[in-house]
Amino acid sequence: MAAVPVQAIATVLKSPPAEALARIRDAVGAKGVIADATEMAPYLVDERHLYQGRAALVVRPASTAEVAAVVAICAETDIAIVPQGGNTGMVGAATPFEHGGEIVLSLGRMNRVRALDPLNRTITVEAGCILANIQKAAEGADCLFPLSLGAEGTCQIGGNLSTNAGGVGVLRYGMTRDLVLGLEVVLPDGRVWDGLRGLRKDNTGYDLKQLFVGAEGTLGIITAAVLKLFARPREVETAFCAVRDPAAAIELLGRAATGSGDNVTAIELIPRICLDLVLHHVPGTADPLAAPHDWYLLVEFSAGDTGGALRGSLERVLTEAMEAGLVRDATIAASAQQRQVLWRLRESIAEAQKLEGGNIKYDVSVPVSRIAEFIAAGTQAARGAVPGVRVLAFGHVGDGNVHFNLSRPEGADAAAFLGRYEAFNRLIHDIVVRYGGSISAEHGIGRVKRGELARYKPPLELELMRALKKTIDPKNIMNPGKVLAP
Ligand code: FAD
Ligand code: 2HG
Ligand code: ZN
Repeated sequence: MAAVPVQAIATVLKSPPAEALARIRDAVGAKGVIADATEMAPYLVDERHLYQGRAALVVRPASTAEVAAVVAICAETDIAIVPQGGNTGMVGAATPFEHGGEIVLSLGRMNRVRALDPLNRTITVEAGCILANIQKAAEGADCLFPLSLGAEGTCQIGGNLSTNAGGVGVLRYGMTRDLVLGLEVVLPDGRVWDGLRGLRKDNTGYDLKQLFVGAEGTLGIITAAVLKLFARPREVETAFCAVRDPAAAIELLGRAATGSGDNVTAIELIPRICLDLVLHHVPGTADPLAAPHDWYLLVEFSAGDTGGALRGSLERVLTEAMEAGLVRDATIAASAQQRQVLWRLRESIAEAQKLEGGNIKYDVSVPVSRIAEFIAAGTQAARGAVPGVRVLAFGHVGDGNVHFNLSRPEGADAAAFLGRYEAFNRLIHDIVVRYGGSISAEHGIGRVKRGELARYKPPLELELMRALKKTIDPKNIMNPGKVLAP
């Protein structure tokens, strides 16, 4: 892929020995390997189609013991491993490099719920469980597993943990790292670390599980996890509001928190251009308000049984915000089905932008108080660089997270626009840093941002990261070349 700067690949470049590959086949059996080029194809390209990789084999183990056996063989024979979950990641972290010397280790066959303990409020799942299936299993026990994101029907919990995924529930429940109590991990030498503890309190030294959360498969392979469950909300109220501008959205967040008794579960900013792209590309969608507006906010309150008071507090917050000139129009979902219709508009933005083609994504965060200024500065800079560029600044603003995405000017050549990737990196990331922000809020670093990480991360932090990597994976076989540039 030409648009993203390609750095030298200091990894195992040689083709793995046939004898080692044969041992891997024996370890997982015929059902556990894919070697046919057509069947391998979906495992070799990333969600955004930025990278087309190659691999010696796609391996699909069915148990922790099989994962451990494969990793032990790879450690012995210097074969690099690219762990892969649902392959929905946005930064190219689950895609092998072009040289073809790596194996892809896909966790999809490890998809059992091992245990659910309603009294301890925990669920123990294998890494290949699809996120939506975990949500359903929790619901079956009248509980909530609150991690929720647009890819939840495809992404796997091992991928969610390895990217420390965010999504739409972070404001109330935190990131994935806040939802995990224990992990089982196959280490880069093939040993299994059984850290599957369901304890909310465990102060016995370093919190090892957190090292593997957000590591993007560079430190080991997560094979199972103990996750926290929560009380299932009895009342959920959702409004789609037209707001004056991003500053009004942030002011509304503060009013909503106070007015709901801290029961705001989601606050999602949507500019008109995102809604337009969704209405254009996604069948069965419609504008929920009578007239078009420049900015929208999807607001959700949820709570236990309040006897209907939650609805009253949402209406009161919106009425007062209208009187203050922050909100221009709003609709509140009258049923679960209407709620889904509103959420579909929000969750389809990524798909709509993909269908529009030629996009550059900045998943960034700044302090919530600086969101509006950041969007204004970023927009001005982007438009100054490429007149006509379409700025899609949307997302989880309650967490300070903006998906500051750019789409090529209408009718412009996609490849030429992507050729500006690096120039845009400098422009947008410098602004992010100026506002005290982060160049990756929730999608991670992978391959797309490893050069940017090297540029913006303080040297001492990079040194500590490299030291950790060297200690845990001294042979550099776990997803080499991702996160940390060679
Ligand atoms: P993959 O893409 O397969 O892998 C991601 C990384 O994890 C890679 O580095 C891979 O090597 C590693 N990995 C996977 N499984 C394991 C394992 N078992 N052990 C060790 N390493 C492993 N992300 C958000 O944070 N918030 C959002 O709101 C959000 N919305 C999205 C909406 C859409 C439509 C799409 C397509 C993506 C979205 N994403 C979002 C990005 C993506 O879905 C998440 O990053 C998700 O957590 C990735 O899970 P996955 O199973 O697809 O992982
Ligand atoms: C979302 O919040 C995802 O919809 C994807 O994180 C964002 O497409 C994107 O950049
Ligand atoms: Zn997001």
